[in-house]
Amino acid sequence: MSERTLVILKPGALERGLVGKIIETIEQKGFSIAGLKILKLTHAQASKLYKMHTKKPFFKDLIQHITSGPVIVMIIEGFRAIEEMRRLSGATNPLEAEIGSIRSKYGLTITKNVIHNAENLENAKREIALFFKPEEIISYMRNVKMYR
Ligand code: 3AN
Repeated sequence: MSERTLVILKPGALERGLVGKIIETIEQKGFSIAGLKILKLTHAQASKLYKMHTKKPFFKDLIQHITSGPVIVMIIEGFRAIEEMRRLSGATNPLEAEIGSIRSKYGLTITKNVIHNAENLENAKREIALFFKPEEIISYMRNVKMYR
């Protein structure tokens, strides 16, 4: 089943020059980029994105980091994109992320873990709508061997 998820390359990924490598990993997995933009998130945008974490002790650090520099927001599309992008990214804490995953390779700390992925279908829809208008989303088929 083809799905769309929202992925954000966090400020640390841009600061450390990791954008190309992370996008390469996602492309090589067979996913399509259906939307992409560079943004500097405001506190209001970041608070909306992470609204489920408002009451968490790490909320302040989370907002501080995600607004500390530019981010790349992307819509990633493909078979089971939501679950698979989370697997490809690895556990939240880079120390616990599966070896070979994006966070295990590039994450520095639980806050500076280089990538955000929507958690489920409901959040993917909500987060995509925060950053993209329907006319900014382009679906296309890539001729790659992937489950369909
Ligand atoms: P994930 O990004 O793996 O879905 P969430 O949704 O639980 O993880 O957390 C959102 C973000 O909040 C994480 N990417 C991470 O940067 C931060 N975060 C989560 N748990 C912690 C924690 N215990 N301490 C500090 N930051 C955290």
